[in-house]
Amino acid sequence: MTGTTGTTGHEGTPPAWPGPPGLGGRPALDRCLVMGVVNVTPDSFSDGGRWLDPDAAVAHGLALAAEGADIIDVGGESTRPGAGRVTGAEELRRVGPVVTALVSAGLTVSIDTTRAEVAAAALAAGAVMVNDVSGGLADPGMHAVVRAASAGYVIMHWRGPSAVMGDLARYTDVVAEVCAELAQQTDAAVGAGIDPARIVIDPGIGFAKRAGHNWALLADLPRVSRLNRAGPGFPLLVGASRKSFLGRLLEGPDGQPRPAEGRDDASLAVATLAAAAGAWCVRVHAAAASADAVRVAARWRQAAAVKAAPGPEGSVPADPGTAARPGSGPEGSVPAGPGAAGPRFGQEGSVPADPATAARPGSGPEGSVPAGPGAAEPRFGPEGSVPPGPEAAGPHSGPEGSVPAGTGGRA
Ligand code: PMM
Repeated sequence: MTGTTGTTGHEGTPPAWPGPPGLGGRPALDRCLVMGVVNVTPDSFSDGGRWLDPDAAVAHGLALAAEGADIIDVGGESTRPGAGRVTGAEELRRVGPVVTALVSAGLTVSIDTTRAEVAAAALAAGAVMVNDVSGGLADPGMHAVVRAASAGYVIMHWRGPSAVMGDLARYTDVVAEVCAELAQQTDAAVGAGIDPARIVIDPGIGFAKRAGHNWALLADLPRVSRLNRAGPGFPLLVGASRKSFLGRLLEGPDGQPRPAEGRDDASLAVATLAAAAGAWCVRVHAAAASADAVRVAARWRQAAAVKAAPGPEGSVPADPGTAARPGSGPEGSVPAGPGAAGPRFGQEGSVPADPATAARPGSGPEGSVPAGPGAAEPRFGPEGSVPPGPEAAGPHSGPEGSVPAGTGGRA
């Protein structure tokens, strides 16, 4: 399997939680991870029904890993807008054999569930991470399960179940509100005894968000990672793959959104930009291109870190691949420690990005963004610096930024 260095077990030990860099757990890669999606559901918005058969789901998980996915995320309940719930027993029936088979094959598996009983069963079967799109709000038993297993825990921003989330997409300042609500969710998890080093946060792209909300969050990832507070914050997972705000961005001349199966290139673009901005992981349906893209992003960040390092202006180290991190191995190898490729969101010791520094002198001619449509777009510096928040350009500006009233559903 490619792309799993550092995330699968050593010498027969079971795969362990692929801990965020510098935050405990195992040494992590010096690049953004790729999480491949296996929806064992009849009704997910992008691939519903394709992997409902357990053998097909297992084969798909293996294929994603072979393409370079570091983590395989197995889910048995659709979260598409308006979706109803299935029973816990049905969810377990769907995911149980798939998790067991993928773990047996040596893959690093996360379980995408909001139910404590499903999480517990998957962890007992060898999953190492719980991806809870409710971030602990749907099932009061979830925290205890995660704590007892010392599992990784993805806490996603969530305002309510899929059936009603379209009505909950109301914000005055989406980034500030998502940060505040995520902070409550993470505080509750830590208060319940979950090791903060096991926590990853996720802005919940498309969950109780309209298109403009999604873009505002994506444009402000470092602030989301810090939860709008001082300090290093948490590693960030971004799940934008095939979501309908991309379909809307790419709508045809007839005004119809591009269907989900035509959104992979745009999904790749978001994954690449998120990785370049310092995300810990991108959650994707098609892994191969993202597996390459996160390596490009890591190398880009590494070169930017070299450029930003003190030294004669414009000096180019003999080998930028090693000069930025003494002791590092060949390109793509797992670094000896955190921070090798420059700060990543939530990384211990990382310097929180100051939006004011986005246009700081010294970014140099190469770093400057030319005038034109991209002039006001984020500049992905080594500290994950970004331009002033979305409010600077007016809330939800632009065609994608306009928030349609009452369309409901995940954008
Ligand atoms: N999106 C979906 C499902 N699970 N988990 C996390 N952490 N973040 C997401 O954005 C997310 C998720 C919905 O997409 P899907 O139906 O294609 O899995």
